[in-house]
Amino acid sequence: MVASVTAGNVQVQVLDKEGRPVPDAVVVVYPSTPAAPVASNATIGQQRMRFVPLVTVVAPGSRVRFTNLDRWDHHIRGTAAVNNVPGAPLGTNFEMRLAGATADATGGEADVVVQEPGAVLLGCHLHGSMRGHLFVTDSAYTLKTDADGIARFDQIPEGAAQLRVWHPEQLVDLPRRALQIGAAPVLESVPLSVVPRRRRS
Ligand SMILES: [Cu+2]
Repeated sequence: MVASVTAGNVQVQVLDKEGRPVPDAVVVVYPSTPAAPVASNATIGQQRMRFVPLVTVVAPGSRVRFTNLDRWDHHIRGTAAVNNVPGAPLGTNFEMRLAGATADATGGEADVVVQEPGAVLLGCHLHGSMRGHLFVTDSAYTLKTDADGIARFDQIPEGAAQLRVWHPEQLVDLPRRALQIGAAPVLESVPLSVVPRRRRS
């Protein structure tokens, strides 16, 4: 399976072990001149017993708002995943109980400021099936794959670069790949060593 060239100077398609596209993988490119990501705000809803979106990518220093859109309480927790950025401290742990929405009032909200790069696993003390992921990146060039498993980057500086692919079910970190960014588009296909479960929609 080959990604079509429609835009961008680097396109990465993430595939599962059986060759099918994998959405919601995180693709990180580290150019030879590193570029720190810019902190921003993000919102993660709790809706119909799911975290929406499933995977959220932010920079260190970002404020992440959790908003309960269900009519029942959630008790959210965030724990640093085992599959963390090498060298990053385990941590960024938090928990919060968010009241359910009522006919008269919106549900509970709470903010967390994430500081350390790495993957944070989101769960709920009340609903064991709820899983989400917060990926705190250390590169400005970080994207989630789309429904076709593709991440398209437009402006990666020329020169040597490293490619990292992260997926919550890829428990053994994939080795980073060396890329050479030049005038011609770079197309990379990265297979996971697992077949992720499909999320109900
Ligand atoms: Cu819950």
